[in-house]
Amino acid sequence: MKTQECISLEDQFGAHNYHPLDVVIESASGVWVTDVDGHRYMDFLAAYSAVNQGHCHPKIYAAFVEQAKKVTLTSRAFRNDQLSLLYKKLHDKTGYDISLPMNSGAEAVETAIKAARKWGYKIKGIPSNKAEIICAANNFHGRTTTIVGFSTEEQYKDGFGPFDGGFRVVEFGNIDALRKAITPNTAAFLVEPIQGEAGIVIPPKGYLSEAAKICKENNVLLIVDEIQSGLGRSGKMFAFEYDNIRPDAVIIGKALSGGFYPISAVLSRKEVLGVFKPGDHGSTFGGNPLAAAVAIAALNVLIEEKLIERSFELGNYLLEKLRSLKHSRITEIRGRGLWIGLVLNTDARPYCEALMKEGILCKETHVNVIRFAPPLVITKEEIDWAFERIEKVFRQFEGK
Ligand code: IF1
Repeated sequence: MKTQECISLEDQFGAHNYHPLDVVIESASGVWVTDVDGHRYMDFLAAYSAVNQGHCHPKIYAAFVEQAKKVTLTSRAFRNDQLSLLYKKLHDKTGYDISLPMNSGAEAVETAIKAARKWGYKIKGIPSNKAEIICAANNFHGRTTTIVGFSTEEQYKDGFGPFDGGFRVVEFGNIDALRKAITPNTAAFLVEPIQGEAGIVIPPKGYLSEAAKICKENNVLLIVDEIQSGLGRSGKMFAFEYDNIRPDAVIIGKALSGGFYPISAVLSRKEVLGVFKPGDHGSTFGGNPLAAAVAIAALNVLIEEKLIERSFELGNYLLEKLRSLKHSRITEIRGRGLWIGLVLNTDARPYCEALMKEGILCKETHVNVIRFAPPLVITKEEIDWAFERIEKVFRQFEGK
């Protein structure tokens, strides 16, 4: 089936909750994808960081197939022999005491919210139903009704209310705003260490370490959403490492499966996830043996292939190159690791479409930011290849 046929079937039979670029991908390997018409592109989005390990990584694929031959789902009514290994792996690689596996990122965020509230009531002693969670303006934590309820993006909430409250929004990067928002009923501060959807927004130096200090002083949990920023994307295992802090809980997803399967988890000190008792929370698929085997392989690939270090080094390399682009439409370039936002003073979509014609797939965010986030397996030569095309596209647009 060719591109136009696929698109018209989608238009006719699918819900229209997306506006994708008109490229219909049929296969992929590493940083490269091929569409149904045989065109090859370099993927500069990496499924929003879910394929940090590159598309269809052979080692993750092997783990996936091997496990699929044995057992894929037991439910948590029974135990399986892979989950224990994933728990141990997560502990060994992150240093967090315990973890709780879920499927999508949003589910893991919901899990963290539930844990924070229960912790607030059972451990901190917040009066029943009064717990508050502070979050940041321009956050993105997923699409469930609870989560969009504290989004500051009108479109994400419009038509989906009523929302249940219990959240306070403060300006991202403003430490005084956080300090002022804390009350005796505050259970947690939930924050992305670098805001992805907002356009790769890095908070001012010292913000997260100061936030961690304030949270500690007020017996408030610091929960970081590393679903997009984590697992190497920012050039560290976790973006919070840039600030030398140790959050009480960390939420991960996306690259935890290398793109094979929706797998997410919350990691925490024993006290936080420790509030859950049997029956308090769960998921049919969360922690299933197929997911656990895939997640273990995906973590091994990240570490054994030194993809985190690679993200750091090649991220700096790409950032340097992009900074050499002198163009009237570029107002700011910011990034950490292979995660770069190019801020324009005009719509970014036409640039993404032009880049697609040159063989590079990327996506605008917030109208005027081009986001570059290739799989971390990208080579220096491939970055050079991409940069030539990026430069060419900007040359085409000069003066427009
Ligand atoms: C879509 C955005 C990126 C996330 C953080 C939780 C989640 C996400 C920090 C939820 C998900 C995705 C969702 C996806 C597009 C993408 C996205 F533009 F929408 F915001 F990456 F920037 N926390 N982000 O970034 O995880 O439930 O989706 O597994 O189309 O909505 P999920």
